[in-house]
Amino acid sequence: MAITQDSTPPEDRHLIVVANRLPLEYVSDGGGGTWRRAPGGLVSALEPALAGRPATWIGWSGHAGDTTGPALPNDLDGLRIVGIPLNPDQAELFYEGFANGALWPLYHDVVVTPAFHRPEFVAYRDVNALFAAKVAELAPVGGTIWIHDYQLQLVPSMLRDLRPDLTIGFFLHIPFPPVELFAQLPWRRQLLEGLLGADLVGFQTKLGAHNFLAATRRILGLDPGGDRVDVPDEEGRRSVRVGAFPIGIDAESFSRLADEPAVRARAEQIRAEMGGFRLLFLGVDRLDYTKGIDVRLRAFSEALAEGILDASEVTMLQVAIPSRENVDQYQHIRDDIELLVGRINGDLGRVGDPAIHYLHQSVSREELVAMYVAADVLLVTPLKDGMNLVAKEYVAARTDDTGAVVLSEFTGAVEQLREAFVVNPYDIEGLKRTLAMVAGAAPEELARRMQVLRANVFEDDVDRWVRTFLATLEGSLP
Ligand code: ADQ
Repeated sequence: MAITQDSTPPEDRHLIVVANRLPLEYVSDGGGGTWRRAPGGLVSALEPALAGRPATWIGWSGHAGDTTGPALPNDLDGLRIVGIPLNPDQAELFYEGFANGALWPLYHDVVVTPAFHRPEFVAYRDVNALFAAKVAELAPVGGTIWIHDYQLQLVPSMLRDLRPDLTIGFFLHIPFPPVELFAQLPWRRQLLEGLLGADLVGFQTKLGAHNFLAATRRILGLDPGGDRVDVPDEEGRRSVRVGAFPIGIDAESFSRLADEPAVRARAEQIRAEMGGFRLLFLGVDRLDYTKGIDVRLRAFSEALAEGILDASEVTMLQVAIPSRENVDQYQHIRDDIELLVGRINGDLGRVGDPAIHYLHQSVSREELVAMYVAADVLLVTPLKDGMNLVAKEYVAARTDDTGAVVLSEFTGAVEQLREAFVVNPYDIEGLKRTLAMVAGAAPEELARRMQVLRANVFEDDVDRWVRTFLATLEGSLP
């Protein structure tokens, strides 16, 4: 692709999105293999907002090594697709190792112990360099680049070194930890300097932005002020903007889907198949130790055993999508959860009537929304979560203002969802009291809360997130 000067207005300018994963995934079916649209995640968040402007998406397919069958498509509904191939060693060391064994637990307040291994950091640096080189090769002069998430924190500075003409934004989808925890990282300077290669560094919450600025002061000796930090460079110094940009969802599309007759009918069917209880509690998560799935199962089962909740009135559905199954800690969490579900059902279930219905599978968007419509109470109890989109999706699906959300105070989402029933997930007794309070709440009280929640989810939607981030990034252009 030729590099040309781009003089079009920002909103029509070509945008390059850089993320660890592509919006396509390779499915090996034993025969030829196929590529299909990847469900969920960043893809569904960004897609509607990107539809209106020319864009390229650079990322990894999630499949290490060679694929058989058709080559990676280079277009997805008008979005240009560029793959970064990784070999199995890179996938293991960079992705499973450094990104998910070191950074993920460290950034989620060390809820499990991070493992720091030097060869994994080397692989992380090398893979980040591959991404930076590909962007540098493809970006038009003066182009806008939006880099996503913890897997690519070195890319902003590597890219700036290669292409100082670019406008570079970075957004972190997960929390940025307090400096006392971040300081444990042997490569803390490299990561901070990596991020400071961007013109704008965005976080889910003000706390994330604050923690990052505090780290630049303590670890790099910089002097941040307000929403900026000045960084020395060859020309003197450069100002990096830092801020909170809470991600939203495509609320309209969840709401529309929830009102479709087929989805309504499926919701009725789910309730009936689960025994027609008065109250259905629901949990939906990636199977991850940060999500506090065990916490809610314990609170729910204790509340049943102690008669705080009436076993003849309530039941629970927990859906957990398989996740990062090659990482040790994720095999342990799966075993722990499944042991717990088995124990609870062994103690409290009856034939044909388990206390907890548990699915370890990915479900379609329609089925997920039918579950949201069917459930009276959504339980979102992460020990730490950058945002949590499930909570927002549930709210968008409650088109008749019924339902309730029990929400951990350690999610980013709590900032927009203050009218939820907010809990400390470490406090099981408090959680049990909240479950009882929700079960006994008057419908008018629930409707009042849900109306406020819905207004917030519709206002702070994904379109606004994309527009605000890009306007802040591109607004600083000459
Ligand atoms: P995640 O940790 O993956 O995202 P979350 O924000 O809840 O967490 O997003 C999960 C997505 O997967 C949701 O869109 C949900 O609908 C979907 N999903 C969940 N269970 C599913 C199932 N069984 N089948 C199909 N789909 C399912 C990271 C951060 C979050 C941050 C997001 C976006 O950890 O804190 O909110 O990125 O920035």
